[in-house]
Amino acid sequence: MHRRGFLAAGLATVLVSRRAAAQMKMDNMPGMGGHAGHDMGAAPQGAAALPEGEALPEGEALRELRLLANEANTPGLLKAKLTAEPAIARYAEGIDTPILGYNGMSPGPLIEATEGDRVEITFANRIPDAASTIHWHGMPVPADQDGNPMDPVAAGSERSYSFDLPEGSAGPYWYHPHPHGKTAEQVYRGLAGVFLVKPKADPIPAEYGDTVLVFTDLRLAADGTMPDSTMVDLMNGRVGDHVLVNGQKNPALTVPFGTRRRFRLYNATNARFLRLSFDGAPMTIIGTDGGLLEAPVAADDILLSPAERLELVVSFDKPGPATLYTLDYDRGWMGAGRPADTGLTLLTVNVSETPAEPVPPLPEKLRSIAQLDSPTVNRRFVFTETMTMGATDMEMGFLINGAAFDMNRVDIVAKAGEIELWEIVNKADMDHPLHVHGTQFQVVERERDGQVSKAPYLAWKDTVNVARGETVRLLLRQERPGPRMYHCHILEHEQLGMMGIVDVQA
Ligand SMILES: [Cu+2]
Repeated sequence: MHRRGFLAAGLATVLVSRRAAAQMKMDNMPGMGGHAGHDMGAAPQGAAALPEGEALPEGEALRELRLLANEANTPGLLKAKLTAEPAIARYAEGIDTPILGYNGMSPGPLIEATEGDRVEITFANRIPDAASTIHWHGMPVPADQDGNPMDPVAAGSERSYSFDLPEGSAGPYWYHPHPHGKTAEQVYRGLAGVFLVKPKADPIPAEYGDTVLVFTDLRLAADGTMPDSTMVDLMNGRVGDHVLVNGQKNPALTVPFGTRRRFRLYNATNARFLRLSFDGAPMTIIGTDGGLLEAPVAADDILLSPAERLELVVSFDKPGPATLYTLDYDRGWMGAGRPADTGLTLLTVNVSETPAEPVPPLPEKLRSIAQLDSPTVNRRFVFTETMTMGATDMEMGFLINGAAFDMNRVDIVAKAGEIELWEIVNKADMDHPLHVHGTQFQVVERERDGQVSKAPYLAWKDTVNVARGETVRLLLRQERPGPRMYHCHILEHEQLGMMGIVDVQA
């Protein structure tokens, strides 16, 4: 069948290949609700929902993430334990949802360290029958501490992750599992947490506070369990029915008018693109994945693709509600069931009549970023999606330079310390956010239909959305030797092959 014909036909009519079917056989998780069957059909988004009359509560006070306790008494050392384990969450009154949590929580505990610190975290995998890892997303850690798929931690076992946080590495990082073939499921079932590295001296006024907002995506069946993924989920990436902020639906925050608040926004969803704006409160971007910008940049709206982060300062200058809501963004969708994701209210800030104490202005200069320049290596990566209909089945592939991920194949050999220009060409029908492990990079420009646009500001990033039909050019330097992953951060696409390995040599 021709590709377009396949798309027009919709998913309900296609047969599933043995390979795709194998990918869908996510293990039943003992104690996790015991889903017996696997829905191979095209269940539309929202088909699985809470019973009538049941809804997730909205408007509760925004919860702060619980801090991971530091067991060390030595300054400059963070020593702690993280356990991935089955837990029960209560998203709606009277309904228990089996989840996976870090230390029983989803999102996991907030990890806070300061640049220059040493980190030693013991990880215990108590997920029944599944390997896991902890990947320290965006953080400058050695390859053998990065929680790559090559270093699985078997069910029931432990390992220690240890690394030093270099000076200048302050930024809004996060942590999540990265086991081969299991990342998508472990993340949508609840495993993700925030790792903030703070600078020794912060140019952002302390009066602005520091509020972390982690977005996750929840789908609940009528019995309160999280349904397994369908074909639609695997192809598009799993999008849930509820976007949660710190585990809550549309929570509320009350502030005096005149408040300036620092927010750190995290897209920890598997596959949801969040184009956001604050209704009634101007936003200023102050930082990206790898920390602060050189100078603040005003923004009307922002796009946060899966795994991206942004730091904002928001000014609440008039009394009344100010809402953080989603705008339309078409990231490309295959088949039926594109979720209605425009106009969702994610957070409500109630600005009171009481004026705030005057606060210092945002500095004009936040820090210096050394611009990467003069690459000695040029590389090109082409993203494609393949759908091949055979006589009896269909093969799906999410490919980089025509190849699906192979753990035993090194795709690129690089040299530590060398600056490389990466050109990422998206010839597919969906956007694919590229994440590179081990370093931060600088986006140079984007090209579409021969039109080139320069990056709006110099910034450190570890994840960049490559829109369909677009080419993104970025500069990157790996400084630590060892194998590193690069992949699409729609986690289902990573699982279905859109990942490669760069071996960085000393
Ligand atoms: Cu993708």
